[in-house]
Order: sequence, then structure tokens, then C-alpha cells
Amino acid sequence: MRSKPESIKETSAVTENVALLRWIDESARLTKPDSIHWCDGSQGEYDSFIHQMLKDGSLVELNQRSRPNCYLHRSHPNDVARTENLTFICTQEKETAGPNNNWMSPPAAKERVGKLFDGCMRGRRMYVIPYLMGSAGSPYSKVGIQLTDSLYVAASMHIMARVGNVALAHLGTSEDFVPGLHSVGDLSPDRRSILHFPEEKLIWSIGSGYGGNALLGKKCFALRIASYLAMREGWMAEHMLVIGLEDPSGQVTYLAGAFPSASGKTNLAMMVSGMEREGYKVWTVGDDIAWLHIDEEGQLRAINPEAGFFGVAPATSDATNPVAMETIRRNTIYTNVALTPSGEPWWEGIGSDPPEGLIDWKGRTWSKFEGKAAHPNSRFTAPASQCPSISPHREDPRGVPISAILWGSRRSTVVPLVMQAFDWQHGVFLGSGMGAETTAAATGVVGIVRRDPMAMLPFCGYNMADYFAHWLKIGRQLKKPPLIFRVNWFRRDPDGHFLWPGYGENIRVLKWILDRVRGTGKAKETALGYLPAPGAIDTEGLALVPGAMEELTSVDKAGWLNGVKEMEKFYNQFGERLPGEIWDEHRKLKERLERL
Ligand code: GTP
Ligand code: SPV
Ligand code: MN
Repeated sequence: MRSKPESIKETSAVTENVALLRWIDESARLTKPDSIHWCDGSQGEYDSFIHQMLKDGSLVELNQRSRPNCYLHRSHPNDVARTENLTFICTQEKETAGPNNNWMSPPAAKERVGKLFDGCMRGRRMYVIPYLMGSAGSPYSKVGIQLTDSLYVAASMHIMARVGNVALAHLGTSEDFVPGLHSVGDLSPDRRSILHFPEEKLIWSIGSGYGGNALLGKKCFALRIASYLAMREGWMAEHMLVIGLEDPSGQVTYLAGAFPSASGKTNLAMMVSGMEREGYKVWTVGDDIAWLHIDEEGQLRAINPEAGFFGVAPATSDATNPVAMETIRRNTIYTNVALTPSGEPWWEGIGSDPPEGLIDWKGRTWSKFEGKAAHPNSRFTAPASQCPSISPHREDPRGVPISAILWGSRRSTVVPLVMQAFDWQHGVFLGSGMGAETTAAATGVVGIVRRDPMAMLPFCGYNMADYFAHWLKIGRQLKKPPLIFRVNWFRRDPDGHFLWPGYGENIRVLKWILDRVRGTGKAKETALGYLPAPGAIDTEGLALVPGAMEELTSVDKAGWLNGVKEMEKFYNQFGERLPGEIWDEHRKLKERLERL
């Protein structure tokens, strides 16, 4: 290495990893920070980050008696959600990225965005964040190194990943790490780009300090880069929660569920079971991302690569999600929520009325004529270890064995409460054609139905046709493939009311799924798949409107025929590349519907 910036010389003792030092050196020459700080991941370091942010005004202290170690961050008003239109997959061939991704050629991307990085950290400090995705000592864990000029990002990474020496020790002298260069730049959406170079395992992100745009371990690495690596290496990186479902005998069965952003993963993962007294309880393994591997016995196993939760605040309450409410009582960073005069965080649906003198997410006194006080995509960042329902197996190096996979999305109409795929291939097809209503987790119109295969549309780092082929291939390698289900907690009546109570009562659906895994649950065979037989889902004690269950478990022929057309349009984009099995299943579904 030629002349290193002074600060790298001073601190390079923390690692001898030449490849790592070389990349940091290159990045520092490009971005030209005044100084460099190597993160060790310690509590003292976290505390000093918080202290600095309180001083520079980027954090507001919350009431330390009721919310010890909790703080509020307000992001720039134009930087409040992932920006899918500014997110790119940069592969040599455009076809590798596929029609579902924005694409730039790697040289063009580097030329264009390199100019923005040039000198962008002048007057700022660069934080070097070595982080481990997955638990220490797991063969499935992977190392990322994020460089950032944002203290908020550095503090958030402390919560969301395993930061510091644990990562450097895992890496040793290996070159097998995912470098991620991040700068908030000038925060202008005109100069914002989130770039992924899967072929060189590299991430470049500039112009945003928010969530999935900026915490590079999350969607950028653990989904977009990892999904590409997984395709090459024979495993899967999925946008999935993982839970353990305990039955009255104490046996725990693990389920993984892919739901699009802001569609119920965190809530399902932390669910307080409505059937706890009958002995059914949910354990939280993960709430957003799962890495799935096939073990020596041909069993699919899942790890949660993350160490924290970056959860949606609005509608989280003691009634809907008491486990989350307990998890976020301490050591939590809140982003873009409202603030009460007594220093409490507040959001729509928290379960109390907005108090007099409420400050909105932009820091202004709120009046009820001004819309929402908390941003609809306001979030909490909290350590997973604080979650009362955290699974004792969360950090098992081999992960937990998966018995069932759920596809879930928001659909006000058409899609039943639950249905089971006939087999793996049919299940992959149902996932590939999943329609979902868009949410506030990404910028853009909310509430329109789009195809969101496996909840991965914004997160698949390569051509989705190849991704479907990969899913089919994995199924062929599994000794006993997990059963696949489609669920939908979000059906509404014509007046817009939810037909199903959701949240903790979703346990009733999970129990049917468990019964199906065990071969005891009663089902009727339909054009869509297996639907629960009348009475197979226990509804005792629920205040359902008359006929709700009937509507939630019947086949909407016209609605599905329309869906079949939408799928066809979606699949047509992939041309010859779409696996024949997907077209076969599509044709079979259409024929079954037409026979009705
Ligand atoms: P990301 O963190 O963006 O990936 O979101 P997520 O999939 O984890 O969604 P989350 O659990 O945070 O839920 C998003 C929104 O859906 C919140 O406002 C929840 O209150 C609401 N929600 C979650 N589960 C249910 C349910 O079973 N029924 C209803 N009606 N709403 C739900
Ligand atoms: C999502 O949008 O799925 C999230 C939030 O979990 S973010 O981390 O911003 O992607
Ligand atoms: Mn979530």
C-alpha cells in the first residue's frame, strides 16, 4: 500500500487484513474525510455516538425515566423511506439484473456516482464499521464492512448487526467480505443512488441516511447481494420472518414467512398468541430477513442474520403488539415519530389520544388539521435480545429447521385468509405470482396492487426468472420440502373494515398450518389449493361478522381470473428465461378456474 491517510496508519493495528486496508484506503482517497474512526462495537462507543448526536442536535433525548436510553431522530423530510427508483443492480449484462431491477453497467455507474463520492466526506469523519451478519461461529455468517459519514447510521448498525472485533475475528485475513461505501452526500434525491455490484460483492450508497438505503447490512447486503451469492452457492437469502410455534406438548415447529414491506412480518414474529392458554405460543427468531441453507440431511434450515429490529411504529400498541412495545422501552432509537411534551414517543395507533402540545415528526407543534403526527414509515430500532419472546435458538449456528413457508401480502379482496399449495412447485408458482398492495415503506403511491414475487421485488439482486428457477431447484434438493401456504390478514368488507381480527388471532391460522404439517388439519381441495374445511379453523370467541369465515375461505373466480391475467403480463417480461414449470402451473390454475 502506498501512502495511507494518517488516520489509517494510526488505527490499522486493529486488523492486518490487506484487502480490507487497501479498500478503505482507496475509499478514503476518494471521499477525503478529515479523520477515520474504526468502530469496535463496544457500549462505550455507542454511548459516545449518542452523546455526540445529542450535542449536534441529530438526536433528541426522550424521557429517561420511562424510556431509559431512548432517543428520537428526525430524518430529512425528503429522506423517509427506501427509494426503489434510485436503486440499481449493476451487472455486466443487463439480462443478469433482469426486468425487475433498474440497471446500470458497472463502469457507467462508477463513473457517474464516483463523481458524487469524490470529496463528499470533506470536513466529516469516516466511520469504519466491520459487522457480522449471523451469529459468531456460524458457518452461514458473513462479514460486511460499511464506511459511512453518518453517526446515526453507525449507531443504528450497532443495534442491527454484530459490530466490531467479532466481525474482524470472523474475517481474519480472508478477502471474503462485502464492502459497502456510504455517504449521506447532500441528501438530495437528485443526487441519490443505491448501487449494488453483485459480481464484485460491492455496495455504493449515497444521498440518503434512511433505513434500507443506508443501513447497508440490511436490504443491500443481506438481500440484494446475498440473494445473488445464494443463487451461485446453492442457498437462499429471503425477505422472511422466522418463528417457532410451540404446541401444548412443548414441541416447537419453525415457520418462515415472506411478506412485503409494512405487511405484518414484525407483528407476526412477535405475536402474543390468542391461544396461549391452550398452550400455543410464538417464539421470535427473526422479523425481516432469513438466510436458508440445506443441511446434510436435506433439511431446510434458517438463520436470522440480523441482531435488531427496524420496525414500523404506527399502529404498534399494547393491544396489537405488546411484545414490540416491551422490546422498545429501552435502548431504542426512534425515527420520525411524534414527541409528547413529557418526552414520550407517540404515533397514530399507539393507543392513546394525541396530547396537547404534541410535536410532529418534522419537529413542529402539531394540530389535528395537519395530517399525521408521526410519519407513516416512522420506525424503531431496537436490539433483538430485548424481545420478551426471543427464541432461545435465535443464535444457533446451524439455524432452525423450517417445516412450512408462508407467502403473505396485503390484499383487500380476492385472496383467501389461508390456502395451502398442492406441492412445492405449485407453492413456488403462488409465491412468484403474489400480488401485493404497496405501502409507505417505499416512496411512491400507496395501496395499488403490483406483483411482488416472494416479497422480493425490490430486493432480488438478479433476474427474477432465474430466482424462480433457483427456488424450484432448491425444492428438488430437499428431502422433505416445507409445505407452502398463502396467507392474507388484510381482507376487507365493502365498507373497508377488516374481515379478520389479525394480530394475535392469526395464531388460529398458524394452528391450522401446524395441523396440516402434522397431517391432521381438515381441508377442502379447490382450484386454488387446499382451503380450510368448514370449522377447521377455530373461531370460538371471535366477533366475526356473519358470513366472514365463508368469505375468507372461498374462491373468488372472477378475481382470480383477473389475477391470472396480471400474472401473465408479469411473466411475459421474462421471455424464454421464465421456467416452464411456472407457465405450467399458471395454465393449470387458469384451467381449474375456468372449469368452475
Ligand atoms: P417491514 O419492516 O417494512 O418489512 O414491515 P413488516 O412486514 O414487518 O410489517 P409490520 O409487522 O411492521 O406491520 C406493518 C403494518 O401492518 C403495521 O401498521 C401493523 O400494525 C399492520 N399489521 C400487521 N399485522 C396485521 C394484522 O394481522 N392485521 C392488520 N389489520 N394489520 C396488521
Ligand atoms: C422494508 O422496507 O422492508 C424495511 C424497511 O424493513 S427498510 O430497512 O427501510 O428497507
Ligand atoms: Mn418489519
